Amino acid sequence: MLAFYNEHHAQHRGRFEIFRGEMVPCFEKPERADLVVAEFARRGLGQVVTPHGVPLVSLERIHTPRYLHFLRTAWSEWLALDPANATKDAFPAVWPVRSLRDDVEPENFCARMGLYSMDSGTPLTAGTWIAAKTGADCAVNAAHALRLGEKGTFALTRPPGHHAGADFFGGYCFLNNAALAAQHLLDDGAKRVAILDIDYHHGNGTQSIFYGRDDVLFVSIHGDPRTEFPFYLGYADETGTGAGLGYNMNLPLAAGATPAQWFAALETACIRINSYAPDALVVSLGVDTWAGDPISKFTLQSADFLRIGERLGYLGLPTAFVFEGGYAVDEIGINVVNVLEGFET
Ligand code: SP5
Ligand code: ZN
Repeated sequence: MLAFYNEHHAQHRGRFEIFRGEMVPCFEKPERADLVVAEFARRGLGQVVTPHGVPLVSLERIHTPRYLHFLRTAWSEWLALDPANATKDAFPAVWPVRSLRDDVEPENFCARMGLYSMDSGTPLTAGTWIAAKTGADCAVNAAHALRLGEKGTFALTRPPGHHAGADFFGGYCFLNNAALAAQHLLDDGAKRVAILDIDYHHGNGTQSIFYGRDDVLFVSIHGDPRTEFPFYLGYADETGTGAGLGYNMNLPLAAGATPAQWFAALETACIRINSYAPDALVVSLGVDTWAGDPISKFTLQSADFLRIGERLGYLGLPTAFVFEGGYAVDEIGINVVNVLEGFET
């Protein structure tokens, strides 16, 4: 398996995130990717390759030009507010909720931070743009390699992507790597692409990007949004709209769900993906479903990740794995690489 990795990910290094009125150390940290790349190499699963940079027009297939412009310039605008901001991360503090206008882009930087974000848990730092951009490069390269005949590829990216929408960041995500990979496959000749999202959290960004389309099937297994982040999307009755009706499948499971319940949902997901008969599969691979994850509440064991990979391999589809969440840093390499190894066997 080919893994695409770019060391610039480490330039995105949030100091803190805001959680229940406190500044707590970021769960989404550079060590996550470092440990996965080390374990991938240790097990000799394949080559680790630096991706080619993709042009901004590739990103504009998924994200709006003004959102991309905002992300590229955000750090310099943050510094322009006050040079002392260089030692602080930027957070949104005001949002255009119902009755406030979200159809005009404010000039004020703080107002734009709110317009283009969904939560206060996602610090924007000096290296965020370069890390997110080179992460998106990994995802598009991983998709492209499938078109060149690879059977399975891995985009070893961070920050993650599946909470990011066409024009907003949040949930530790800035650019939607899985959506960019799927769109690249379509632009390069695929007729239908399925995205399977197995991160603990619902991939609200990915769902919203493809909600009205039938050329991308989105299937997600995640913690029930009645109690779990991102709360405002991910219910089972969200099945798509217009041409996309029937091409969105949410399989929420209660916090505390057992491995047996989780694998039953995986079976449902695989049956739907099979019936869609896609040309390729993109997997949003979060391992925050592991029993020891510090912010999530499923109970998968490390050996279960091998079984996940085996089941996905049995679909027989060219598959690009895109790294998403997983915060139990000590086990993260083992769990991620178990999925990839299971897929290869
Ligand atoms: C990609 C991804 O997995 N994003 C997840 C974003 C979750 N953000 C909300 C985090 C809530 C933190 N809860 C801390 C509990 C500490 N005991
Ligand atoms: Zn997650």
